[in-house]
Amino acid sequence: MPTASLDPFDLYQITDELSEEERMIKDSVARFVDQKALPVIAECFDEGRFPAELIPEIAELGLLGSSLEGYGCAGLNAVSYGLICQELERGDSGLRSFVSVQSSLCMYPIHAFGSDAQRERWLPDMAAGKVIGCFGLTEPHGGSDPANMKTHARKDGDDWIINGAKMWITNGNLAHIAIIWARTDDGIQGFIVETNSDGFEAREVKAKMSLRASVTSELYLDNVRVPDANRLPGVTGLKGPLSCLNQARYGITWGPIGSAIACLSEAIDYCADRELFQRPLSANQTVQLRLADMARRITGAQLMSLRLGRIKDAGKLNPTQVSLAKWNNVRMALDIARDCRDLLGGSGITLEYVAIRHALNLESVITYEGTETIHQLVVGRELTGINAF
Ligand code: TGC
Ligand code: FAD
Repeated sequence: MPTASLDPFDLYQITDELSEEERMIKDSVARFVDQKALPVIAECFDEGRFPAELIPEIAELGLLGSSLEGYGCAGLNAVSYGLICQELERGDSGLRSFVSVQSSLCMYPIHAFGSDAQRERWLPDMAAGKVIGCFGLTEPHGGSDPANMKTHARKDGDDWIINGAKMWITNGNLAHIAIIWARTDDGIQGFIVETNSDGFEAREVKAKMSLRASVTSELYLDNVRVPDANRLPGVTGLKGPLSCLNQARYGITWGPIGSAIACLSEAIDYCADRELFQRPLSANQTVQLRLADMARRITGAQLMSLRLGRIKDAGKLNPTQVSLAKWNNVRMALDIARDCRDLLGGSGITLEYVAIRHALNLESVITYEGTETIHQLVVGRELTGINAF
């Protein structure tokens, strides 16, 4: 029987399942988060500011479009991308969001559905962090049902004229280009819209209580003229944006594991130091039970995401599998963050500790990229064969 103590955040030795390269990537992102992000992130959250000054180093580390081949991208496997998301979100969901949107929602569609000219034009600069993208799918009248899209594009000679509005768009006011999904006479199509085009306006959403260290915007398109050369030629229909969401949702299954680990780690330390009724808080059975339950749920989520990553790397990923893990892992992290907040008592409501920041961030994570209910209904449809949306 081995007697060496376990790593409380890796109870099933997931690290042993990682390749040398995967471990190195995880460690290098962890170092970046510890040294560069954590010292500034609570202040950024407080000020409602995305730490854009970190973009060059994020790019330098190869985290933008990391799983794409060519065009200055690192060509990493899916597990490595997941580990990147986990470590970034251990810092803050806003950091992971920035990388998810740039990589999975903007670079991926250009890589998968773009022309050679579009790939050459945009991907190297996006990998270098010189061009930032945003992804416009959700509209003000209801994001869960993107098939009911109102934004439309009308052909005008060699150009398209786009009209409509998009809501809750991450990176909107940072972006140089927006991937805009619009209805056309031939079905839904994607367009690369330069944000300095006449008629394009991004307005930042203020007074957010969640994802405060991230830019969220409304986009308005008023007769924006876009050349046909900026239309993504490789896809028509809702499967275009939904394929991008598969990539991003996969990363989101890993991210909240990082948030949960950050919260549990803090709670273990706090409960060890805090003395009440002449004993440390962690000497109470109910406190141990709560901490143990968090570790149980984190371990389950880790196994799920690792298995999902290996399935993805084998090219066998089914979107329902992603829905199951997005639902499970975000719920896991949100419950843990809220419970850790409570274990910290009054201290838990301040930004001096990480729990409230993660808990508030996860309120967005459980809503975006498909709400918890949407993912439950995807799994329900798989089990019953009945579409209940
Ligand atoms: P349905 O109308 O049946 O299907 C339409 C077409 O799409 C195909 N498809 C998929 N393709 C790839 N991946 C998937 N996951 C796909 N799901 C469906 C489908 O085969 C069909 O193709 P075709 O060729 O037959 O036309 O649509 P559905 O009933 O399957 O989907 C309904 C539902 C509710 C699941 C879907 O509309 C949905 O997922 N709604 C949620 C919308 C959502 O997640 N929006 C996210 C916006 S982006 C965002 O939140 C970014 S936050 C990023 C950050 O800051 O980190
Ligand atoms: P709704 O679709 O109106 O849903 C409201 C409620 O109804 C939810 O609880 C939902 O689960 C429930 N519901 C919906 N349909 C059903 C049903 N059939 N049965 C039972 N319950 C149902 N979008 C982008 O396109 N790009 C981005 O970059 C982006 N970034 C975001 C960043 C943040 C911080 C946030 C909060 C959102 C972002 N979104 C983005 C939008 C996000 O994807 C949507 O908020 C999400 O898809 C839900 O849409 P909605 O907000 O319109 O809610």
